[in-house]
Amino acid sequence: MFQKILIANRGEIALRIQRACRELGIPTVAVHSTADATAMHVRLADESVCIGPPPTRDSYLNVAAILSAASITGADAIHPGYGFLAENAGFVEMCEAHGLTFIGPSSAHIRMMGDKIAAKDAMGSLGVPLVPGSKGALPDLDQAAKVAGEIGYPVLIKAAAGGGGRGMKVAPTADALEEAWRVARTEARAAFGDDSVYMEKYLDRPRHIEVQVMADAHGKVVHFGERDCSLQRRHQKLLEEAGSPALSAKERDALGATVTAALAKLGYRNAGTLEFLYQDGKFAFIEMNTRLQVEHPVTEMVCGVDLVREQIRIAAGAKLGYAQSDIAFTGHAIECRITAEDPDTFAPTPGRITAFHAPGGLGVRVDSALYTGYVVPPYYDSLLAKLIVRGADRKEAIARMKQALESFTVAGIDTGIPFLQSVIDDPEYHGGNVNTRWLEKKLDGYSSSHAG
Ligand code: MV4
Repeated sequence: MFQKILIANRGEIALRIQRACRELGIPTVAVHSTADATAMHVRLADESVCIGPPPTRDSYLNVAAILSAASITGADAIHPGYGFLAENAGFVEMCEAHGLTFIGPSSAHIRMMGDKIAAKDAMGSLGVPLVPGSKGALPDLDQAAKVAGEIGYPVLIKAAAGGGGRGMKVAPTADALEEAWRVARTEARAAFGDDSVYMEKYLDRPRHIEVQVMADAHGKVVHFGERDCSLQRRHQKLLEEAGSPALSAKERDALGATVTAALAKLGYRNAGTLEFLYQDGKFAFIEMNTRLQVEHPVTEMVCGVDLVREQIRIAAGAKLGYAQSDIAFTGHAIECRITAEDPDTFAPTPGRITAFHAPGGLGVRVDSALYTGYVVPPYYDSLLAKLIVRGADRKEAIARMKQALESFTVAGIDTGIPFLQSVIDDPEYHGGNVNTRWLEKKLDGYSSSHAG
């Protein structure tokens, strides 16, 4: 097992990883920017190292400073959390060159999944269902028109280096193709320095369903079921559930079996998430995330596993301690992301927290680095807390989330809680029949009702 783990992150996820380390008896090193000197992840770590000024490129993305911090503290492994360096294949190689274990997949798998075309190609050839579309990158507009003619409009042009919704353009009809092609390529080049694009049939009302997997270094792969992340605004998730209200146990088992077989053949290692679009009873793989995700707690709540503990054990060479048949799904879990954002405009609201009280009780979990007197800095993402609840079924989980949101107290700054409450109270949400376009539609109504 590791002697000491450096956690290359901040906020709630740094605390989450510290807890798992502590339970395993492993000391932790926190790294922080000057803006985070009094942050909770620094206060609770066994040791801490300041790695630079507030801008992320000078601190949390500063590879030389992070590797130096590991070296001077004697850490032998690095957990990247999510965001920052979590999916940076070059960083993984630098860790290995310095004798440090990166707690995550191999650099080769991170690089493969970072190229969305390579990811689809690999998964498609391993029997995972895909959205109809181009085979590989599109060389020119003529080829784009040919593929669009075959699969039928509307089509979507996506950047190979994109993901998470960046660099996508819809062409509803053939007339719009040339414009979409040009804009997508220009945006992809500007954003990623790579103008390779591919095409998919555009699905107009998909659900976003993702499958959590874990693979050890001995060829064993298990899945922990799915999360439904259909409620997003501008590609930011607001609320996630496990399991999906749209899926039967039979569909879950079948999808899980397909996915784990594919990853075993690929030789994948550590945690991963496969993203699918689900429409008209069919799944289509779109992307794979090679990291622990923000919303991993809903999976932990229904499976009763500690995913971070498993990541650490596997990175140290341990075998998965159970078979697929040992993993049971019990009850239903929901996560709300509580952000330092105006509930109407979603503008960031950094500032001093004058009072903080987290809800508690049976089936309630709060992952947060907040404390009374904490000043939310303006430099980083706006996530203040994740409120996660579990109930015997979805109805009970919704009732529990409703009361937990009511008693969640954050004073001094505005938060997104009022908007989350309006979602939890929405009869359409209760029905569970929502898709990735539902939230933005609701938001139009919500903002205008407040504008009077
Ligand atoms: C799509 C799609 C419709 N058809 N692909 C957006 C994020 C990226 N991971 C993939 N995305 C989409 N890909 C096809 N062929 C619609 C989206 C999409 C979306 C997907 C998941 C969750 C929210 C979304 C919001 C808008 C668009």
